[in-house]
Amino acid sequence: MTELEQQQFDHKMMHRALLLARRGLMTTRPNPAVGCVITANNEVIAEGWHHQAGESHAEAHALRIAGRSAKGATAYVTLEPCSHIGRTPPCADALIDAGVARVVVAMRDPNPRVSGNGIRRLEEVGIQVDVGVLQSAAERLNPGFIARMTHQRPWLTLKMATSLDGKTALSDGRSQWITSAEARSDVQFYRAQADAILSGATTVLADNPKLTVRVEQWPKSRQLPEPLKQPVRIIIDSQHRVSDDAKLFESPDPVWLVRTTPGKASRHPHCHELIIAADEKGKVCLKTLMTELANREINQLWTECGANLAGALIEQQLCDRLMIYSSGQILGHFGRSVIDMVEPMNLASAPRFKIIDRRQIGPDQRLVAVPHTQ
Ligand code: AOF
Ligand code: ZN
Repeated sequence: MTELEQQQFDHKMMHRALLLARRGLMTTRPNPAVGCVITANNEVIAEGWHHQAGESHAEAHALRIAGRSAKGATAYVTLEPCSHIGRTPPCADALIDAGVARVVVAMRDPNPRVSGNGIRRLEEVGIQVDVGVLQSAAERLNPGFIARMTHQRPWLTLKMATSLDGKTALSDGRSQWITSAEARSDVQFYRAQADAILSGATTVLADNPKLTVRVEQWPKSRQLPEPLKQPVRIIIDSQHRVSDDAKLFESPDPVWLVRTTPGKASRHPHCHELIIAADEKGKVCLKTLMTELANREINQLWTECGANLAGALIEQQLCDRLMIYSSGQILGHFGRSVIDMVEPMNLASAPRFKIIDRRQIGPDQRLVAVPHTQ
């Protein structure tokens, strides 16, 4: 192979490993989704991906299939092979023991327990290691894991449903349902990718939502994850307004009520209180909450909330992605705005996002936007 052919082959194999990794996107948390392809004489001899935390890593799956043919082979891995003894033994050692000659890595592991150590370990025994093949695609696969490991906070998406003129409800608060069944079904797919769903007591009192991933609403075009893991429901409830009768508690999955002071114990065993320090306004300090959620291994946080919490998240620059489902309705001047925040001093100082995707979902439009960085 010429150098160019080798490069193209490496890209193709890493692309394949990334597709394998995607299979674990909704099931590996709090671990990252990782894929691995093993080739010998430029042919694929084995592949694997990480299914669930606590179970084998991607490399272990692939090495088991490759068996003795792994000797002298090349392994393509979407994340640096681990070097620590965690829930499973180190993958770097497994690759060394199998006699692999070359390891191609898409990105370093941001986990400080590993970062660079896995690569060093392989290089120390003379294995050729090439890092950075399809790196940005690999990074896009696990934004939550990367945010938690490097910034000690989850990767937060703020989801909003609005009318065509950016309103979320009539002046009396009536809002169900602005967007279509197709849009609500699309939301299920994103809820399932999140470790947790964040909302506020105002929303719980107004809409009495369950905030679960619902199989009956799962989009027909998407494969249902196996197993389907329900995200933790996290409700900011500083004033102790969420009652034990809320529909949230109908499903047996955990609910965390975030408060600044302890309240009376819930009768639901799956309801837990999270006490977070108050900010200068006496409200739950959102930055402290994010650190605490990272400590509790929350990678991706999906937020469906009212205008106040949405405004606070925007003002405090805690949104990594906005997903806006917009319907064709017009609610007019008296309708409630989807984001409640202090008016910017001028247009130049208004929070700014960059729209990176726009598509039709049934009769609605879905916009995806990320913080605008100069
Ligand atoms: C790999 N291959 O497929 C994955 C890796 O608790 P453990 O033993 O499952 O280790 C989890 C850590 O291992 C996780 O935080 C991340 O650093 C790495 N994930 N590494 O070599 C894999 N999923
Ligand atoms: Zn590993």
